[in-house]
Amino acid sequence: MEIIWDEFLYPYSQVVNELKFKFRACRHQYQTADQHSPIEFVTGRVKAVPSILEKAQRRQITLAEIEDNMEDIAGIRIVCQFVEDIYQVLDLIKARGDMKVISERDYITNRKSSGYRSYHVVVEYPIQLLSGEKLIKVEIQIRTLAMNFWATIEHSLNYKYQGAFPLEIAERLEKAAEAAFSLDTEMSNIRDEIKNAQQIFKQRTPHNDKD
Ligand code: 0O2
Repeated sequence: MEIIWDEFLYPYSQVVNELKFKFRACRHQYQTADQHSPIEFVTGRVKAVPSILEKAQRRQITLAEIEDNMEDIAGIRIVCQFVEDIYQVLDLIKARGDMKVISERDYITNRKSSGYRSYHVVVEYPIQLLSGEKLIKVEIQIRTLAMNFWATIEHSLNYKYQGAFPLEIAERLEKAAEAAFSLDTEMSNIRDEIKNAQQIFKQRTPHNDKD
């Protein structure tokens, strides 16, 4: 089977664009209501073709099975200030009528052995095509700024070492993951104070709406 990748991936990029827009709109609504936004920023991507092929091979999925079996071709990342915000975003997603949660993975309570923390939800989201409605699976990763910092650094190191980190680097990364989590815990402890300070700060400075 041959896949015409541009055609195959088009619905996924449509979903990524729609969902980025919708979650950014949520942030905007919190801001205009002068409330703390559990969403700090939103990014999205369509998985690169080499990455899709590598994963299909690793999981022994044929090209014909990719659509049904690969859940992260469309990916949205929601980054939050506080760990508590992650669960608020999760509630927000579950309450929405335009998407349905089909699975959840809590890598915050159960961090990966690498040190990775994040909350993953897979949702089904309908898009309208000329051929009719199509349900697309999207992986939404919800994490704090600190978790995102760690994952971004680790991900780029992964390119260099292809996952086979020298022991010393793996240990340092694990320690760094714990330090990031301690930072999250400390920030949670003074959350009310921070939120209060941010309200005052916001009233004195013009809005700087992030994409
Ligand atoms: P990309 O395209 O580079 O973003 P698998 O992909 O088989 O390993 P699975 O079960 O499909 O895993 O999904 P999982 O583990 O729930 O999520 C995979 C995605 O989570 C990864 O995408 C990363 O974005 C993130 N992730 C998971 N584990 C780690 C980790 O140890 N470190 C970092 N930095 N990120 C992680 P990809 O595969 O990188 O795809």
